[in-house]
Amino acid sequence: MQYNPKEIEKKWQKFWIENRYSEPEEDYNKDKRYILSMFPYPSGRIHMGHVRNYAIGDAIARYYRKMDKNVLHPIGWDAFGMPAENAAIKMGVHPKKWTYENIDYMRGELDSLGLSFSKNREFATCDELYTKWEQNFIIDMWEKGLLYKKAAMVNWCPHDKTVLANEQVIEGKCWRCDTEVVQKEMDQYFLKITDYAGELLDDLKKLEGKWPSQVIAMQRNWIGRSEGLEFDFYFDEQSKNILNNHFEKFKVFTTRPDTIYGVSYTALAPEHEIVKYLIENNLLPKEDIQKIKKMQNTPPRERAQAEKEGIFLNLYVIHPLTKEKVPVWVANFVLTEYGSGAVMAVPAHDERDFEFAKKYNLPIKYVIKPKNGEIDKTKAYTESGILFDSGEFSSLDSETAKKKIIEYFEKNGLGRKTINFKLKDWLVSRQRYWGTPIPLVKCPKCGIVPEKKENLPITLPEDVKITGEGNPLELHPTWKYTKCPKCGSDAIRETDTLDTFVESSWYFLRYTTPRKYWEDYPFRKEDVDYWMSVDQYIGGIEHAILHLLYSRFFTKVLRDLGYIKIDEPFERLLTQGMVLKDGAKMSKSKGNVVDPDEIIEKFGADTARLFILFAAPPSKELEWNDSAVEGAYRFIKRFYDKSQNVKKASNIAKIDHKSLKKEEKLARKKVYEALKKSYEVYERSFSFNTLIAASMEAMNALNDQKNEDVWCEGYWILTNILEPIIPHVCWEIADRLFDRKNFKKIDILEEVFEEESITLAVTINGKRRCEIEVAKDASKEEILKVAKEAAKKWIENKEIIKEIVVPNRLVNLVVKG
Ligand code: ANZ
Ligand code: ZN
Repeated sequence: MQYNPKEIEKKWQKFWIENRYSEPEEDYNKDKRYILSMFPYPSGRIHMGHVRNYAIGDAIARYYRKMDKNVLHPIGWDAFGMPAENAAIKMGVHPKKWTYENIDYMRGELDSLGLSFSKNREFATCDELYTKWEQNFIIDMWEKGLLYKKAAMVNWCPHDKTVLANEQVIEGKCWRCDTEVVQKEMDQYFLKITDYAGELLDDLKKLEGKWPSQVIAMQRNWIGRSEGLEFDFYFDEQSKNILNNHFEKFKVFTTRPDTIYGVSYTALAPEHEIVKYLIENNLLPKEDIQKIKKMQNTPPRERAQAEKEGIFLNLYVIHPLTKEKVPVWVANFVLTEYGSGAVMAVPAHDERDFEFAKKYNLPIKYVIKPKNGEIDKTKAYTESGILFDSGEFSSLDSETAKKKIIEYFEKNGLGRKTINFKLKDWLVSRQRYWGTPIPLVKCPKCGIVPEKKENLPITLPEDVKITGEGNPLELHPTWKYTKCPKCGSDAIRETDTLDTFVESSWYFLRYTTPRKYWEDYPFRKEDVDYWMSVDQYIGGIEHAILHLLYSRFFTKVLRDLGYIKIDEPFERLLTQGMVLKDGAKMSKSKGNVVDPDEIIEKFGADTARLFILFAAPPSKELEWNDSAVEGAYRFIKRFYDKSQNVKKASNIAKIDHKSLKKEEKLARKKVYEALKKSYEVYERSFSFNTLIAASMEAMNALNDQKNEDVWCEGYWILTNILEPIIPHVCWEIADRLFDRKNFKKIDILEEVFEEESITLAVTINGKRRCEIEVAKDASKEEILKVAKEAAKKWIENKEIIKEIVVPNRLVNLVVKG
């Protein structure tokens, strides 16, 4: 029989579907494993990154099925988003048609890889039944105040005519089309993720050791907790007059209260209300207003990196401790959305403040010095140290001083200890067509009113013109006109749709419930309670921050809304590395893309899977290598060919290990080593590459001996070990030579690892002379007898005056004469 992957693979793929191999059982008494690879965006075709992601997940899922767990291993489609709309703009195809056609094509590609996904739980996030429940949650969140509307400066992409989330602005440009982003004030919807900032941060502790530490660190930075002091600066009388007594103070936030005696100026964000007031009332020279407007138009992130710019506002405040007059500036590096949008500046101890002070010739006053050594006055000293020139706090160390100064402020009613987070609320509204409509109605009498839940889903109109300009829902002739769900007046539907990250924040919950309930439930309690959390989540590092953070947030919100009980959605996380070719990420523009379909066509799915799991550990980058693909094919072929020599043996013979020849024992040992490794690899380390290497070694050792029982046992175990990686060929071998239903846990036989003899060095007067082999349980007398015999020529005619046996290591004989 020739190895014919095409034939074998079709046959088993059909078998798996017909026998519901990949479907989870509804028996909730069974131990479960929920294995999830991040669902794909239906862009048109699968790429090698998908192959890697799904080959890893599939191997883990198949392994646990073999271990007799109830396995949920689903797939779906992250199907809303801009590319579908862009395709509509470019080629005139409807986003819905484009999306579902892509899904059909890509489903076929995934099928051809033999991935054991549950067919019965597949869905696309643009399915109306999914929209129905997402809108249900959005209404819950609106009613709880977790979704709210506010006017906000937003990132506006003039090309896509849409608002972008901060994360979608890369170096001041649109993440999709690279157009320069501008700032614009608009009404937007936000989800109050900041309400959960503390819990999102604290719960990272629960994930330690189970998520990559790098991902945990990235989440921690993104949430960005800072502890410090918040206090007010009061204007002096003259400044109050200039401000027409409209303001008497402003608030600042500092993480370094210990540096407060070094304050030499204060700075406001360009969007600060005091700055706005000065501009609106023409209290600043024209050129200054121009400069400030320019600052406002630069996106916050870019501003933080740009050269420091500022303008003196001709105002002064009083230092709360020294009572000195301190000038007030507006500065581009002060962000409006962080803290209070104003800072106390300490150029001596902060780099940004230092740079700014140098540029504008502002005083630099050092108040902290290192414990040992001198201050270098050519730069800011940003470390902690000992205070000086700081009134009653002088000579305290920074940590103590921080505490004492905060205490002083609190006692005197001047300020308070505060915790600030970098994390901002999640802007979820998009002025786009291909997304989930926000289920709210704008009524002239009642304001914003949620749609009645029984009217959900609010679906998209299909007859739309998508030109790339404006929001097609807004421009549709009839869609937005409705009645107020509360008072029945003529009202207007919200025409914004949701950020697609909302769909991917709860899709893993939807899979837990069988399709027959999807109409009536987003997911059922008993299903989520049994299946959640996801035991192993697998996906790209590019999702380290947003998708994972939003999913964690949604999980906590749905818990608080009473839908689920868990706190964290993903128990363990594996972030897979990128697939490269010629050292670069595969991309159309570089022309270095390898199409998975071609590899499958030429070598079969098993080869593609084996190569991708063998070429590198999953979390590392993987370099494409044509000859290694051929190597993978040759290994499978050889495995298949050699296995044909196994005599039909549904019952593996009992082997008397002790009676075996040396090479037979070695072959068994290699096989069981691979088996032992497989448990560790599939359950913990996921270093499939080392498991495959161990299996190859075992196969070679098997082929180097002739005992049929050993051969048979060895091939059976290897077939079992490799099934999660190269399933088609393994099922074929198992079906032909063994009893297929026997894919199951195989116990490790410890006896094959037992060394029966040990090797000891023999030294004479401390000098190493030879080695002996003795039985493992040999007595001291026996060992000495063998040693003296072996060392005969060095001890002949000499008197032995001392005999030392160091167990498991050596025999030393001391002789005289
Ligand atoms: C005075 C000071 C002295 C500061 C010093 C630092 C060092 P993190 O740690 O990231 O929370 N800050 C506060 N609000 C700001 C805003 N809206 N835009 C820009 N900067 C702002 O940063 C907290 C520090 O960042 C605060 O502590 C403040 O500067 C600045 F030697 O106050 B600091
Ligand atoms: Zn109304």
